[in-house]
Amino acid sequence: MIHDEHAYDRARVTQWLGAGHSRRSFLRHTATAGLIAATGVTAGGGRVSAAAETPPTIVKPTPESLFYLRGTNAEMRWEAMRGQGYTVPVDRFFVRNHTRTPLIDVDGWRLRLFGTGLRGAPTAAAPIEFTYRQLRSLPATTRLAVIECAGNGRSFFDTQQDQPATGTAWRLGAIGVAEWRGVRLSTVLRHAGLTPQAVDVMPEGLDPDYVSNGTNLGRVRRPMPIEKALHDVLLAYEMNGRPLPPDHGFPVRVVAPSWVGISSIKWLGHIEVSATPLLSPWNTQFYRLWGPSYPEDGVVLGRQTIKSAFELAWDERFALGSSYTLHGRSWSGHGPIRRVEVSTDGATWRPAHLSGRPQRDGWQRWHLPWRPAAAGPHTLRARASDTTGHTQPDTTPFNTQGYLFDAVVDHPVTVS
Ligand SMILES: Nc1nc2c(c(=O)[nH]1)N[C@H]1C(S)=C(S)[C@@H](COP(=O)(O)O)O[C@H]1N2
Ligand SMILES: [Mo]
Repeated sequence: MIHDEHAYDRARVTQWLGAGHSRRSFLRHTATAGLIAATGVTAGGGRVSAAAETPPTIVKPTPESLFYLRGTNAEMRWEAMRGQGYTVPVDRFFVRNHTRTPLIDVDGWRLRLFGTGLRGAPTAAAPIEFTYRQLRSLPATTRLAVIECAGNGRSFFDTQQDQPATGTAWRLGAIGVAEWRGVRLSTVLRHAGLTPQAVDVMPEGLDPDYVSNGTNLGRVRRPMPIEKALHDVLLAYEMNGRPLPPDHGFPVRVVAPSWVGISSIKWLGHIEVSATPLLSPWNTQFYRLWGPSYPEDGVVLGRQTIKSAFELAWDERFALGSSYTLHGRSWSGHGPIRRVEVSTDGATWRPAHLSGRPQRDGWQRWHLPWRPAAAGPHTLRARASDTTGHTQPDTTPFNTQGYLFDAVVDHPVTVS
């Protein structure tokens, strides 16, 4: 069990520095690694030419009734959850793609494991391989888990705190809960010959290389500590009882419960298992907290934070004097939700009714009645507390990439 991801990262940086690198070189490592990866990847093929016609980056339909389209990504509209069950149906589950959804032929697909943390230290050129059929024949497990982008809620740094951050300007819809079925990562690692020396596990996707500001950073990949990998991580091949859809990682994706979405690598192709700490731009440059309230080398992201959302459209309309039931959901990467309070008048808070039992790996549904008594614009607010002592604050300390916004969100509605 990981109790302190920050301490883990400290240890990782210390190990890296102990290997003869300066702190400055750690901070610069990303760019260098990216260039090396880029050279390797493009050496044979030269420049990647633009496709004659640009295929859509997302395969499934993304109607405006269900999604906000944001570049290569699609954000779920929260009003699309009204009247839905506990999980998010695939037709409205958000999609976060660094580039595009690849279409993978499952017959030719292999999961390839290599690295110094496996017995005999197999290399990337001669890895341990699993076919899809072999993975499916290993003991399976089914579980709920949240997938949430670390940048979910990012736009509110700008609109509520006047501190714009870089990255996709999500509201609150970069989250979904699904039932995932697959094989435990620990099972696969043991079959592949995991050694006690392994410290890091780095899954890598088969989608195209990610190019950022003209630098090819290679394939989407991010290391996680072995403790997390062995604790509760799944290699999933089903989502809500059906084979994974292409946009969500077919044929196999990582599901890392309660951790930032980037840990749940889609279109899994390779896993490096290492006896020394691993680095990628996704743990040295992206998905760290940088800013005035954080240390110089930033804080690596692990667990998600606490949030709440109403199952309402942005700027939803209500009729004066009519009776409504407001529905919403709250969730936290730290533990189950214990209490939710709602404010409809900008001053007082009322407890919401929680439905069902607290869920560790999902969200908490809630509702409460509202009878709007005055015409005009209103702000609805929901504030959740979890069982580990986290309550949504009024503001979130700024970080330059706008991760982990946890403050109470002002949801505008109009009564007429
Ligand atoms: N290979 C690969 N895996 C990936 C990504 C990606 O672009 N490529 N995006 C990550 C991010 S940032 C998030 S938030 C989740 C989103 O999962 P979803 O698209 O199934 O909702 O996938 C993660 N896994
Ligand atoms: Mo993300």
